[in-house]
Amino acid sequence: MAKIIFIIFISFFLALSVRATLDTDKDGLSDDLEVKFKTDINNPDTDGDGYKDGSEVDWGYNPLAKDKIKLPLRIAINLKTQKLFYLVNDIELKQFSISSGKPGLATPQGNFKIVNKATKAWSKKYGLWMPFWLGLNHGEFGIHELPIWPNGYREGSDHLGRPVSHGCVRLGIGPAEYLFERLATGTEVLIY
Ligand SMILES: [Ca+2]
Ligand SMILES: [Ca+2]
Ligand SMILES: [Ca+2]
Repeated sequence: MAKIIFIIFISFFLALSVRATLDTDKDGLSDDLEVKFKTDINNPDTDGDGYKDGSEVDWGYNPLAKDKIKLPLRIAINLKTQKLFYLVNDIELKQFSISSGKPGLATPQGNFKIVNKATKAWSKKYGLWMPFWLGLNHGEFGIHELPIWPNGYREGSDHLGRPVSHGCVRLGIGPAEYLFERLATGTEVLIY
């Protein structure tokens, strides 16, 4: 009996996880997310504007409007779990592993805005390059890709998931560029 209950239990969770990754119309947006964005799970281009639902949402455009209407984009960063969330219309679209400030140099918590951007910023204080820089709080700290020292040494991605930075929020190779391309100055960033 216990075994049967266990199997039912496991099947239930498997069904849930399959649904989360299932993309019936193959438009790059999972069925689960289509329900949240109110798009059609059987139509790859719900508003018929030539752009797939998945691509519109990914770039922050309203998939239900033919006009190029932007949806609100926000970033939330959980220091405890070392995760960054990319929110489109307050729906979690992506999450990435980060490395925030180490004890003594902890990343500040609160509501911030992206105040400046640079494809490659130089930290005078620490003598390192910070690719895909998104400056917060007057540019005093920011979000950026794993830093590179002048001799070419790159911080290891094994540090992601652990707070080892000087106060910035470090992202892996890929996620930093992904966010840099999508987020404009003025974007809200909540750190908690
Ligand atoms: Ca889909
Ligand atoms: Ca669709
Ligand atoms: Ca569309």
